[in-house]
Amino acid sequence: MFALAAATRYFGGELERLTYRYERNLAMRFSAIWLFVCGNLFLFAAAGARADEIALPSFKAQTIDDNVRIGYGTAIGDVDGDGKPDILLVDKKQIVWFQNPPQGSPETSKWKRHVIVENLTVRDNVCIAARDIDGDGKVEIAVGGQWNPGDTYRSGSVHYLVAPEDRTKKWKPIKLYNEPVIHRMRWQKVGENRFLLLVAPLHGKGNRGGKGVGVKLLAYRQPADGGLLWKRAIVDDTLHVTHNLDPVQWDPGTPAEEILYAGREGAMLIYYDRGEWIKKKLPRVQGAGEIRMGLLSKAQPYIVTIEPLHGNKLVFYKSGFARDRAASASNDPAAIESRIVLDDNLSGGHAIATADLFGNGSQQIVAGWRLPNRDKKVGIKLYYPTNKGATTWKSMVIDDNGMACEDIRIGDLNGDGRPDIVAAGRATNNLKIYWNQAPK
Ligand SMILES: [Ca+2]
Ligand SMILES: [Ca+2]
Ligand SMILES: [Ca+2]
Repeated sequence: MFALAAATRYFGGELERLTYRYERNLAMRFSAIWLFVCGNLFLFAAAGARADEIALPSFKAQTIDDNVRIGYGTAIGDVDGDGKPDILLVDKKQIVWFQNPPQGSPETSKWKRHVIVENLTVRDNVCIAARDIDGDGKVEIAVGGQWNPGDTYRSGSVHYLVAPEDRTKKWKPIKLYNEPVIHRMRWQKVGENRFLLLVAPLHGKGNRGGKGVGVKLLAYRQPADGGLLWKRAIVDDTLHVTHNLDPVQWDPGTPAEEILYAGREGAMLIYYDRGEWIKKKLPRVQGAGEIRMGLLSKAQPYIVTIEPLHGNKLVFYKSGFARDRAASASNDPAAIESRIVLDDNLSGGHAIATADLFGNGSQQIVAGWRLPNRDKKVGIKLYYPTNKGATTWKSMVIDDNGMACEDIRIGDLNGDGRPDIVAAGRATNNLKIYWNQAPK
């Protein structure tokens, strides 16, 4: 009744009179039916009001670098060990880090740019892994270069970077073995103080058009003496074009992180168990370029993808796995309960991150794309469920046509307890922080 009245006021006189007659006649002749309709309208209005009551935070953009050449990838981690997270960027010819300002507000002070390495290979750099793997509070860094997706024989490189005493100076690269077309890398925690470097090529060796041998996803283990002889293991070689992976604590019942791994042929969940890799195909997940884990609650995980590879769709998969119970035949970690397309108006969709940006105990989704969409815009949007079961969703714009997004990371960069968003743009040549202004 309230919703109807509000609508008639909005649309003006003629409709108002018609509605009045409709209301009076029906109310007199079919009072029982009318009461039923009113009840439903009331419920509808109440549900709508609840959804609208979600207090949306605003995000204040700060450009950290407006001279990025490609901005292939970014990472957040403490480089200098002062306790403040810094931003790392893999650009075309340089790998750099931006120092969280030692003094003053990080939202207004300059983030000083330091070159880690430059001209590492003849071709472009493409990926980075930065994480504190030895527990001293400072990140260890590996990078991939010699990027040439057209050469599936000789392209690609993998380097571990040795930190100088003064981490604002140049780092020393150590070249490790590589498969061709190295494309993504991340550190995976496999036990207490034990990490592996996961390295994923885009294509299998010598392949053309995605046909041929499988892509070798490798895990590298740094020798205990810090020497050059890194051992390697094949994690997977069954997919033929892969694009991203996410090492995550999918199953808290195991000390090691699991891996979400996506490619043109679908996606899988990979468990690590005492040097063995156990792979489970994720049913219903279609060919994807990006994949990330999120949490609706601590017990309820989800997966979010961009489909197809470099595609237009952001897709949410509600998991059927209960993280607060042990994995079993009836609590299958790879079970997918539902699939919802959250958006089909990305173009060149290339980045996803999840975090509790609202501070409501549930993780929302941030996604970015790098080519003009149907509205001729690039940008970043934030997606959030409007009900408890996450069956309905809404979105808000984070960056309206100012970020041709290659990569997104989320971390609390000013230590106020609210996660902030970092994005790197290719055609827009920029690196930005979006400061989370949610109420504390
Ligand atoms: Ca720092
Ligand atoms: Ca460290
Ligand atoms: Ca913050």
